[in-house]
Amino acid sequence: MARLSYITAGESHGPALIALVQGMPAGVPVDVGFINAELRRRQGGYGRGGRQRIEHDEVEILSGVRRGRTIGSPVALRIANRDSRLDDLQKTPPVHRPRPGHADLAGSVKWLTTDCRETLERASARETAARTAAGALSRLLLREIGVEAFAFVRRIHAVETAVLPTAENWRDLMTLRDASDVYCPDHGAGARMEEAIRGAKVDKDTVGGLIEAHVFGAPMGLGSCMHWEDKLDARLAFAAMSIQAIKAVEIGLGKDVASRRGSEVHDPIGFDRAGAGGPSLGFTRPTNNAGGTEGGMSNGQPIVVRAAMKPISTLLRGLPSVDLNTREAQTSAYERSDVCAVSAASVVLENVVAFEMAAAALEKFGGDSLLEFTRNHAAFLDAARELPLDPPMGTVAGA
Ligand code: EPS
Repeated sequence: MARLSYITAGESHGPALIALVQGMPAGVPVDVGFINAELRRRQGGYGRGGRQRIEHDEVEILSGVRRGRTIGSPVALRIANRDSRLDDLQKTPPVHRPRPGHADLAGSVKWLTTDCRETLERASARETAARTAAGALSRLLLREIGVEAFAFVRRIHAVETAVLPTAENWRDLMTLRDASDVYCPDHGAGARMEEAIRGAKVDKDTVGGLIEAHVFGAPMGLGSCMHWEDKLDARLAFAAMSIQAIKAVEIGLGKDVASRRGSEVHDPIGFDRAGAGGPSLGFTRPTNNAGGTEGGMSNGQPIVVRAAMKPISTLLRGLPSVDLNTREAQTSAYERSDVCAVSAASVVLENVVAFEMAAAALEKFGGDSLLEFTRNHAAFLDAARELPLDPPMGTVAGA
């Protein structure tokens, strides 16, 4: 069976964005309302530009689903662009003054053109609508084994929240996040984040920030230490880093591990029979500095992925650049854009992280159908729980 994967297609001002997802097992109930809610969330967030007032992103499912359930064939997802004008030379004129920080310069040279438009149309973060749709679809599978993803804005420019999501409080935090214009579950910090965005707008500048995704309910053993490409943390980092404008990704404590001693980093292991029914199988970790992965595998603790987003590279006041036709100094071009898209990026992160978790779960539990997948998941947990509780611990069940 094909590994769960997707490709996207579509330009920012082309007719539509497409995600083609392969490897979904048959029988997964497809909640289109959930996918559309994620798409609408991605369109929001304080600091977004005028485009989001034009678009009303909604998914159209073209294949792979019958009577509300997947049938095992590739699922084609289409999101129409209302602002479709790619072939209109007046409405999408050539761009000759590359924006520092955007794909404009490297892409124009790469594809041997002085018109940055051809690169920027595809490099645009509009493509993340397709990625969000694919991720939201994968969450409908994860839901079936009790795995849920939650992301929020940790920081915008200099304003950071200290909020700490846990398996117990994340649903309450989600309610707070959804009531916040910047998708931050901390009201006070959220208000100051909005101020930072307003200040940047006044200065015709832009701001970035930190986004953080947590995945709850993932069983132990997703991913593998056997082969570098199968390492779960590496795959999560790849997915996060590939989101437009992301410049750094951390798992758990992230870069802070470098300045601490081992005794201050590694999460002690304990055991409490009361938790044996859950994803941790009863193993307790008073801290989660590892961010839910050890040895490239999920360890039963919440998965924590943090990403740093640079400020949007389209500044109303422009930046020093050159005209690609004349090579003379010029101010970079202005295209309608956002002052801050960190909130939107948190929705993208939530969904791309979930997609990697779904792919890893399918590799572990396999199955062409949802029934096999959920049964294999339950059977694995049963087998893990049956490992002898008395020494010798670590003996394979039944051996
Ligand atoms: C985006 C749509 C784009 C931009 C933004 C993200 O729409 P338009 O270019 O028509 O205004 O607002 O893209 C960028 C920030 C970028 O650098 O390309 C969206 O739907 O997310």
